[in-house]
Amino acid sequence: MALARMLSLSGHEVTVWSALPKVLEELRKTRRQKNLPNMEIPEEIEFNESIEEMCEDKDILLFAVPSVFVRSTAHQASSYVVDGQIIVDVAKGIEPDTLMTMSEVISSEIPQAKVVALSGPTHAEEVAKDLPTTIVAAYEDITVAEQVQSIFTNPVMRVYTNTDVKGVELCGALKNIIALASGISVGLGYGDNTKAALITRGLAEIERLGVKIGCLPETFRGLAGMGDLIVTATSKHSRNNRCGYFIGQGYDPQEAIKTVGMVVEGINAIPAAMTLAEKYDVEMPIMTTVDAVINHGADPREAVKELMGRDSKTELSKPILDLNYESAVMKNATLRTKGDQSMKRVITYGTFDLLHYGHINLLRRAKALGDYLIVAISSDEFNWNEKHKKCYFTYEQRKALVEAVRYVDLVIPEESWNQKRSDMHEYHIDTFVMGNDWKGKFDFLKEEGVEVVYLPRTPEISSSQIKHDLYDAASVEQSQTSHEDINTDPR
Ligand code: C2G
Repeated sequence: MALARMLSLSGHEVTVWSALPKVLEELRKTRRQKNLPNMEIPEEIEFNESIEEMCEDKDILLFAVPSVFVRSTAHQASSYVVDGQIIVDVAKGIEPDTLMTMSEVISSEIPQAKVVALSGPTHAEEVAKDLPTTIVAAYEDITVAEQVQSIFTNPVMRVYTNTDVKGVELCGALKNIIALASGISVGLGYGDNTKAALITRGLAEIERLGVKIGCLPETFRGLAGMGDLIVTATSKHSRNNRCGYFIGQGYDPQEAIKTVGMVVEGINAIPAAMTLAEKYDVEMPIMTTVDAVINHGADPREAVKELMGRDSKTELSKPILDLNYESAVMKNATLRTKGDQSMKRVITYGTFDLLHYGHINLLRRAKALGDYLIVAISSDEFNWNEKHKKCYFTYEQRKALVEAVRYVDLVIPEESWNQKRSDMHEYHIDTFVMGNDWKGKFDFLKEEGVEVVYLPRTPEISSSQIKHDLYDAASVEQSQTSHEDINTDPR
């Protein structure tokens, strides 16, 4: 209702549906939501019992139901949702038996929709008061996330985009468990030091699991991760925090939930968190302790003592040797460069479709010419409009592949033939490198003060060669199987 009010006040037409007709009746009559008594529901907001009508002609469908009702709600709506409909999910949680995040649950019921996760430090009580708030819209196609970004952006809401839906949703679900732990520590009479410890090490647990699942590390340092964890683990508005507090005070978990009187998503998320920790073999001591207290009757005070008594650990995620080696290389790089520059920067440009060893040979030799290699990858539009190349992989996919190459330090988009001159200055480039099929074509870049190097191409291999060979192989295979059919078919 807080988001409905915000969207309505920023000029959108908003209709609210609920599975409980009497709730709609009360909202219509009182124009108040019982958990947000001081928030007035704008007159322009309509209410509708028909989920079919709700799904007709909408720019977005916003799912804001408790995580345990997301599947049934999505199932009810599925047959009315049009192809390509953007659905925005703000429910946070993981389905215990399927381990699906909420957007995955909705997508499994409504495969024709594009489900965007919207998550971040956004307490409804503060959104209702128009207090400045930020949030992340996540979808693998950044342009769809940008559409949601524009709909939710207004003077009191700043929306950031992310493509790492899994990471954003994992944060949203698991941070509630850390908030329970934080509440328990306050209930036990512990102070801010303990709270800070639980937030910091709790986020480390979530990031460890997320990276194992393939999420982006920066997601956990972002608004859906760090941001939401801070606000949930420290705020009086947080139901998970309040529920934890009562448990720390000695309440039985079920009593504590009743006392809070609202959905405590952290408790719903514990079983899935434990299953994920086991499945991905990730140590999650804080969440395991919360599980012991909530679901296995462990005494909170004893549990904290156990946490504090664990064997000593390092904060570093990489083995010390790797880190020492990397810092030595960086230091060495500083020593090796000319003038005041911190390191020698090399750049190269290309499509890099169907990444093959010819590309890798080029990237390896380019990196050897300096300390930091930037690769400008041709965008889909640039490839199509300027290079008349139809790529097999999209820009995002080609970017992910090239970023995985250990010689590459940064990937940027190449959107026009003319960006090279300015790139040389923007990225403080020392050396520009291309395969020698481009020999002479970029000598003008010397005027920008950079070294221009053309490296011999790797003969015999190219993306077009790969496509050609595959096509030939497929057609040979095709003719063989049809030939075999004639021989083996009894008729
Ligand atoms: N390359 C190579 N050996 C191959 C194939 C490619 O050395 N067998 C090099 C190319 O010379 C180029 C880089 O790998 O330097 C990327 O190749 P493409 O993806 O084909 O790049 P191209 O289409 O040439 O685009 O503004 C410059 C353009 O974006 C370059």
